[in-house]
Amino acid sequence: MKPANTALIVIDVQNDFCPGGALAVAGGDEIISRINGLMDDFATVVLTQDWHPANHASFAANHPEATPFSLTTMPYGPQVLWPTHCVQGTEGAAFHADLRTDPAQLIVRKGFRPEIDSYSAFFENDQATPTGLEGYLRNRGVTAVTLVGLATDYCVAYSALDAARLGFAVTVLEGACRAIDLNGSLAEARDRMRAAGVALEA
Ligand code: VGL
Ligand code: ZN
Repeated sequence: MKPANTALIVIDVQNDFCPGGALAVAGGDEIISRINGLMDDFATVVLTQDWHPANHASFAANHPEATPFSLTTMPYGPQVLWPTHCVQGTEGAAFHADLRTDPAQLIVRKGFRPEIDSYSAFFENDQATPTGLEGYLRNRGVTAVTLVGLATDYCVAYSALDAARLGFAVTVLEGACRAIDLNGSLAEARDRMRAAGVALEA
């Protein structure tokens, strides 16, 4: 059992990020059995769920002539335009059927504002609008977080960087994550996490 001040945060293990899904991450389903086992080691377990309205601004389909995986500029900065994924209430947005959800005390939904994307479990992509997770964790005496899930270079990395910036001790278990790796995004995310003091472990 990990110390009580350490929380496990499981990022976006949803059907659309697993093989066969709308934004499938290679090997996304391979991490599930390890994550299920880890849940027994942590007193606090949080799941996040990407949860977009159909008119979400991060979907290429909502931008005339844009193709999936192209880059655009939003008021808050650069934004990748994704295939339509994790639409609220759809099977694609559901957690993978093999993921244990019973041990989780909190499920954080993010990305539900049509005009702004939300990779991080802590803040929207404007880096300013909070999800409330910071307050939840602090209120429960959590000072360290272990992150696993999908995808290493987007939602896991953004969550890790925010957690480090907020002063949590952060570990990413890379073996329990899988990456999208778009134009070198994985190497860049690993560099940024290391520079921020995030412990990258196997
Ligand atoms: C994610 C792209 C778009 C993720 C979510 O979970 O990493 N990536 N939405
Ligand atoms: Zn998304």
